[in-house]
Amino acid sequence: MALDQETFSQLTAMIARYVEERLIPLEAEVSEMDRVPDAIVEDMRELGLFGLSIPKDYGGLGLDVEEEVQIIVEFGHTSPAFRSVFGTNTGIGSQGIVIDGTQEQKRKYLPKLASGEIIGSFALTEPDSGSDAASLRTSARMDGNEYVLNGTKRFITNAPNAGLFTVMARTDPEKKGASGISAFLVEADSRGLKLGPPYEKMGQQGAHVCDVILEDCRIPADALIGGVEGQGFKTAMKVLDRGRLTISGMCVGNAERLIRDSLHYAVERKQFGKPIAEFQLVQAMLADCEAEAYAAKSMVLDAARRKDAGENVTKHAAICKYYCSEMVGRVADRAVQIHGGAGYIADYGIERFYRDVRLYRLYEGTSQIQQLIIAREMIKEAAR
Ligand code: COS
Repeated sequence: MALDQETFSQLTAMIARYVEERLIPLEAEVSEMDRVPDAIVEDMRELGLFGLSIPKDYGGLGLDVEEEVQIIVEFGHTSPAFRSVFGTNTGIGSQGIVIDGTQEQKRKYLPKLASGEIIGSFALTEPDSGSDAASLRTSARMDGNEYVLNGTKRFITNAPNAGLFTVMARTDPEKKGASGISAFLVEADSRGLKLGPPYEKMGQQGAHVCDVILEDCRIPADALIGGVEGQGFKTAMKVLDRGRLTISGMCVGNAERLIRDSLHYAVERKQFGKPIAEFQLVQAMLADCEAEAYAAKSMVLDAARRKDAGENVTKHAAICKYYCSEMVGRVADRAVQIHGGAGYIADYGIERFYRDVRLYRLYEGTSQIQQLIIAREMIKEAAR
């Protein structure tokens, strides 16, 4: 554990209270305005949330994965847009540096990411490269002591607010697959970097996504993560192994919230002269939700502990992301069903969660990619 038990319990309790008292009342407004209020972002900075996973030496809280997942579950009790404010700083926008960065890169960027002074963002996906990440075409050509980047990165979470991008680009055009890819730290104000307009999305309003366009974008040679070419795909995959665990934590938190709201509604709502919670068909839906959310939580905490113990968790992270994201989809669907007509009406917030959670089965690798990773790892294990 990075924190002693008492400090960690206090942190968790404080966050639970903050979510309950401050964030949940703002959910509808954030969705409607498509914006998390500045005062909340400031609170998050003060609470140290941007640095949850960043080592203490660089100004973060240095939580281990299990602790981070537990905090993220608490954040899952409210709309995902709130976690998105700091989610890329603690996850895919910083972990490339934490895992593979040079000392100098860590010193230069991690304190600013940990404090929330800058927002980090992860640019892997392209118009023609999504699930098949190793087919990416953005190029990085050495010119003097600079790299020149060209290409478009698509659907980049938090790009509109980002100060720093981890950009995967091909340094060796001769190598078509993963080994020709390198990872770079590209500052948002680099010459030749432009942002596309924000996309309108199915859900998660308040979290912003756009394209990042690189046109002869010049960056210094020392922006290459780890200072070694050809390692960028592996860096990206390692980052995603961790990211998939925290997304799984969000899925669990969102499921717990939906279960709580559904149970409350079922106990209050009367039909045929009694609360609908007394009807066995409603009970079956509640029970399925509870059982699946418990399984998901146990699974993600186990995988997090394995990661903290230094195990390779590629398979476990994929299992968690696959199971937890599919699980919260089923829970959200049942939550709508339990709420009946009210589940379809915006005022109750359930339909908003239903739309919000749909993203979990897509980003950081679709469910189908997770299945593929799980099976591939199983086959590798069998061959050993
Ligand atoms: N950790 C460390 N290294 C990894 C790794 C991991 N989790 N996964 C793969 N690698 C390494 C492999 O060991 C291999 O190295 P060697 O060439 O030295 O053997 C290299 O990376 C290439 O791996 P692989 O051959 O498995 O790559 P593939 O092109 O077959 O693709 C998948 C792998 C499909 C798993 C990958 O493209 C993927 O995860 N796609 C989804 C991308 C995604 O999540 N996009 C969302 C964008 S972020 S919101």
